[in-house]
Amino acid sequence: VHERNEAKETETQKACFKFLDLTSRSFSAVIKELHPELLLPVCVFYLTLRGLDTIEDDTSIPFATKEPLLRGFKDFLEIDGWTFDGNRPEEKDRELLVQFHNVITEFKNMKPAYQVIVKDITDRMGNGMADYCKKAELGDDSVNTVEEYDLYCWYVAGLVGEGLTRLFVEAEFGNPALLERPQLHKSMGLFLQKTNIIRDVREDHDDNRHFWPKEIWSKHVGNFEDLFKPENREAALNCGSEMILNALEHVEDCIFYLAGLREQSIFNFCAIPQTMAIATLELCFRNPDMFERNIKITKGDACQMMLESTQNLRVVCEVFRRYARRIHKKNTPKDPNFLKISLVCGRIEKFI
Ligand code: PS7
Ligand code: MN
Ligand code: MN
Ligand code: MN
Ligand code: MN
Ligand code: MN
Repeated sequence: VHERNEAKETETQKACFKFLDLTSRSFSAVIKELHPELLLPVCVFYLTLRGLDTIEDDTSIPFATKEPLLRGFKDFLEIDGWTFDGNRPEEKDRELLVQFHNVITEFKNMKPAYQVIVKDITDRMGNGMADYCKKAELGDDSVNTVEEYDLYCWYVAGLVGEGLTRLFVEAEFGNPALLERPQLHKSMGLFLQKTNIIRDVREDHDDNRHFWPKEIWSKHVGNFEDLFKPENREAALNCGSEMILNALEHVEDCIFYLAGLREQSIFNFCAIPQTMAIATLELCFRNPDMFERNIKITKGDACQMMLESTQNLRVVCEVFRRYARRIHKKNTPKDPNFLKISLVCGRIEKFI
């Protein structure tokens, strides 16, 4: 375990850690425990992408303003003192961008090799986000096929997996062979992002944003809104199951990825969000509440997961197996994907 030396922190470093706490519940704890070599780089990486996402998420910013902000965000990292106060007042992480100069200062203090990685991922993510905003702008459903769904998740999360892996390997905390198997870090990101999109379906819908691909929901309902009508509960649950089935396909890659990590704090940082994600999928699986309101795993379950995810790969596999078994038990022959769900759970249960 690594302790931060808060007495030695500069004002801009303190500000970055303050924004880390303000903008993230789940990531702030694990980032702050990272090995000192990667503590600030990962914190700056997180805050940079959080800033970018705060522009993407703000539906009050017109496309003509938003597009250049997203596409050019990587360049702001080089402009001393750059800040942005164009978010709507109720935007949750508005203040991070209002005081973004702190992130820029710490970005410039990083080793050049780390700067290159953060800047490259920010560039590609910002352009990917802008492409999807444009599709939505053109009136098109922005996510039609499963392929488009995977591509969106690649832009907003798979790329984070790539960037983190490059940082781990650069710092010699990860097996360089990880970089030769991009499928593995892609799955690490997509598993988290898909879980987030599944769980937040109600909140995102209330915000007029849809990420569930039409190719999946159209098998269950005629219009996306129908998922939220009480008379369609059974269809909505079957649709949710199919989305969860799609996410569970990434689990085996995630286990292989975790096996390539060589440093305990990096292992914890990567493993905790993954075990939280499978617990979240189990909570969502055939749970009608998901279409009514925001649901979250309990604090108790989250604490248990923290303990179990900070040991070793064996214990983490045990957690995955436990939740796969619970999903398996809730699976029902009424579900059109009964067999496929049974198969994917069985595979996870037998794994290791
Ligand atoms: C750089 C740690 C570990 C190899 C801000 C961590 C939003 C699911 O719906 O707030 O907005 O509320 O819950 C994180 C791979 C990305 C993917 C993505 C940067 C794992 C901007 C997390 C996180 C790769 C786009 C959750 C992707 O946010 O969502 C760092 C390895 C940010 C990871 C977004 C989502 C993260 C997310 P919402 P959340
Ligand atoms: Mn959020
Ligand atoms: Mn967001
Ligand atoms: Mn977003
Ligand atoms: Mn979300
Ligand atoms: Mn969230």
